[in-house]
Amino acid sequence: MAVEIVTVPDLGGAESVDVIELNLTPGDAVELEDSLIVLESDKASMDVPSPFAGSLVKYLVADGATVKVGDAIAEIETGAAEQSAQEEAPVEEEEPQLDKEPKPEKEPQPAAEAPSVESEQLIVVPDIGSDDEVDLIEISIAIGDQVEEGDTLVVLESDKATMDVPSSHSGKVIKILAAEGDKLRTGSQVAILQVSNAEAEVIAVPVEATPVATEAKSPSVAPAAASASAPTVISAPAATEGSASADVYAGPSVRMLARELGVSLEKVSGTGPRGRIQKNDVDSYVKNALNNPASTSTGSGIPEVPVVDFSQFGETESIKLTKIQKLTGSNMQRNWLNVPHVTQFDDADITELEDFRKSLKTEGEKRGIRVTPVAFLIKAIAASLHANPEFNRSLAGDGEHVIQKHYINVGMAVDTPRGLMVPVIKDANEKGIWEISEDIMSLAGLARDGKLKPSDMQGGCFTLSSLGAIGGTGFTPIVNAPEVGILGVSKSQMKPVWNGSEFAPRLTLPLCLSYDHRVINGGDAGRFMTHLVKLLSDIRYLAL
Ligand code: CAO
Repeated sequence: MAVEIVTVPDLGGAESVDVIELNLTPGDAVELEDSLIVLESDKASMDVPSPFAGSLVKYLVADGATVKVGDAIAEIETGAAEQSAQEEAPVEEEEPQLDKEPKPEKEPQPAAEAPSVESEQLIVVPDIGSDDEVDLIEISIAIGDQVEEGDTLVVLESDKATMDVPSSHSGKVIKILAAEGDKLRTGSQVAILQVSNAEAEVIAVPVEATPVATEAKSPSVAPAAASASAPTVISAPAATEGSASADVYAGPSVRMLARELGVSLEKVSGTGPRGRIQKNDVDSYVKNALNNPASTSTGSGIPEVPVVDFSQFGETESIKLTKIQKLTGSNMQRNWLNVPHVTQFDDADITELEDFRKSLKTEGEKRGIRVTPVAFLIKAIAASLHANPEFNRSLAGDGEHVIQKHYINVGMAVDTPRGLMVPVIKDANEKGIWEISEDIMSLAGLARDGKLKPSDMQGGCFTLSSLGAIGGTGFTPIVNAPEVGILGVSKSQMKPVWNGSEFAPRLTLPLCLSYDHRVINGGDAGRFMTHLVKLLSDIRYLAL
C-alpha cells in the first residue's frame, strides 16, 4: 500500500485553469485513466485521468479552485498489485497466449529526437451538415496558443444549434482567419496552425491564405480538415428531438452520472460556463423530477424551466405545496396547453341589479341567507347556457363529436386556504336567487372547511370565477376543461355612462369570457356575452 499524489498535467500552454468538477468521492475505487477532476480554461475543458489505480483518499483541491501545472490534485492509495502509469513499467515477460489473439505490433513511435521540421496547416470549418451560413459567436483560441487535436477553436451558431469547431491537428496558432460575428459555412477558413511535419497534411497553406471568412477554394484543403473532425454540437434548442446525448455539453463524469441515474442529458439545463452541464445540474434535475413529476415530464417537447438554486442570491425558504395546489397546478397547465383560448371582455350595467339585491337584505337576514352579486351571475349564466347551448358542450374523446349536455350545472371557483376548489351548483337553471344563494353559502363554506365531497365538485358545465370581492378590472381565466367556457368577474365600479343626452353614473361590472376556440366561435361567444350582459343589466329578463 502506498499513497500517491496526482498532479495537474501539462496544460498545453494555459497558465492556470479552474477546477470545475470533482468527479469522485473519497473512498471511491479508482481505475487507471478514470477521470478525477475536470479543469476548464477560458478556451477548453479537460478531464484529468488518474495515473494510478487504487482508491481515492482525498482531493487536495476544491471545486472552483484555480490550479496550474504541477499542483497537487488528489491522493490515491494504491494496492500492492496495482501499477502506476507514472512509475517505470517493469519489462514485460510475454506469457504464451494460447487462447488469445496475438497482440498487434506496437505502432512505431515518432522518433522524439528527430529534428522537428515545422509547416503550416490551414484549418477550415468541417462539414456542418448544410450549405447554410452560420454565425461565428466565439473564438476560443488566441495567437500563440498550443492546441491539441480536438480542442475547440471557434463556436458557431445556427438558428438550430451551437457547434464547437474542433482542431483537426495539434499545433501552435499562428493566424486566426475569422472574427466574431462573421458568417461561415462548411469549408470556410478558421485558422492556421504551425504543426510539426509528422502532424501536417500534405497541403501546407501559405500564411498569405485568403483572409477572413472567405471560403477555402482549394478542394484538397477542405476535405482534409473536414474529415479530420466533425463539429461538436453543444446545444440544439430547436433540434433536441431525437438528438443523442453526445450532442450536449458535458464531461465524461457527468455523462456517467446521468447514465447511472437514467437521466437524459438533453433535458438538463447546464449552469456551467457556456452552459456546460455539471454534476449538480444532474442532481438538481433528479431532485426536481422526484418532487414534481409534472414539471419535468411534459412529454410534449416543451423546453423546461431551469431549476435555480435561489439561495445563492439571498435567504430563501422552501414551502411545501398542498395537494390541492399541486393538483390545481397540473390541471391549469394541462388546460392551458390543450385548449386554444380566446378571452373577450364586456361590462354589464348592474345598477338596478344592485338596488334590487340590497332591497333583499332584510328578507335575507330573516331567512339567514346572504345574497351577493354572485347569485345573480350564476342565475344569468344558467339562462345564457340555455339560450346558447354551444357553451354547454364538451369535445368527445374521439375528436369527431361534441357532447351536448341537457342539464345545466355551474361551477364556482372558491378561494380557500388550501388552494382553489370548484364546487358545482347543480341544476342552476331551475333554482331561484334564494336557493342559489343558499348553495353558494353552503358550498363555499364546505370548500373553506375542506369538507366538500367529490360529488359536490363533479358534473360542472361552465365555471364562474368571481374576484369581485377582491378587486381588479379584468383578467383572462383559464377554461376548466373539458368544459368550454369560463366567466371571470372583476370588481364593479361606478362609471360615467352616456345615456344619449348626458353622462350618468352607472355601476358597471367587468366580465371576461374565456372559451375553447375548438368548440366555440367568436360569434357564439359574442352572442353568449351579449345575452349575459342583457340579463344582468335588466334582471326582469331572468324571470322570462
Ligand atoms: N364587485 C363588487 N363587489 C362584489 C362583487 C363584485 N363583482 N362580487 C361580490 N362582491 C361583494 C359582495 O357583495 C360582498 O359584499 P357585501 O357583503 O357588502 O354585499 C363581498 O363582495 C364579499 O363577497 P364574498 O366573497 O364573501 O362572497 P361572494 O358571494 O361574492 O363570493 C365566492 C363567493 C366563493 C365566489 C368568493 O368568496 C371567492 O372565493 N372568490 C374567489 C374566486 C377565485 O379565487 N377565483 C380565481 C380562480 S383562478 O385562480
